[in-house]
Amino acid sequence: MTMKLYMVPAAPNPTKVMLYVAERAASGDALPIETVLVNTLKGEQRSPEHLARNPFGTLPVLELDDGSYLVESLGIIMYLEERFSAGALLPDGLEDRARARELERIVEQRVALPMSRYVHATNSPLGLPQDPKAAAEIEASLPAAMNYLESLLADGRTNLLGDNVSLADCTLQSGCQFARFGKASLLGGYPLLEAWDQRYRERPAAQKVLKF
Ligand SMILES: N[C@@H](CCC(=O)N[C@@H](CS)C(=O)NCC(=O)O)C(=O)O
Repeated sequence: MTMKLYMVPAAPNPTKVMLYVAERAASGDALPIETVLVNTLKGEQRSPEHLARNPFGTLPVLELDDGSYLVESLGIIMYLEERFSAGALLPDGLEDRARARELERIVEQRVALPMSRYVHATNSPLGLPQDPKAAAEIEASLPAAMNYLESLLADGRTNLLGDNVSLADCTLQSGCQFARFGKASLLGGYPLLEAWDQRYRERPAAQKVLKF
């Protein structure tokens, strides 16, 4: 059975899942998922049809084989990790898995989500009003996590967790793409993160998914 991933390109949370699926495909695990566009620029996420899938009116949504839905990006990824576990993206070993999940949460909560809020506060593709105060607060809060990620990369590793790609890379790139889409330069002053960004965008999985 083919599952359906309701998504919109460039939006961070759908992109995170699409990068994950594309990374799995690039490593030989073609997951049985087809994508279905829900155009947020046209407000389709608030249509009765989409609200019936997800009462919160957000994307991504994964429709499972039995017609039920998962409506949280990380919940979707963890479902796919556990259902198609051979070759999954999380490392083996309790502590290593815990660290991989922790790093993904740090990236999401302290970098990708603030980047997305920054774009909505400065140049929202959904047409939200500008909010210079929120933008300034986000700019002031970002360096703590950006410096932390920069310190991880200082040992010469290819990706955030090490040489293998991990969920944290998918999450960070989903935020970075949205920042590019919203013309926000938030990586300036972080040379190792800028280099990671360039490298990650050259990955075959990234090239299939990223639009900006
Ligand atoms: N916590 C949810 C957040 C989902 C979310 O906010 N998605 C955004 C796109 S990145 C969305 O659908 N925005 C449209 C809207 O809120 O109207 C997840 O991780 O899936």
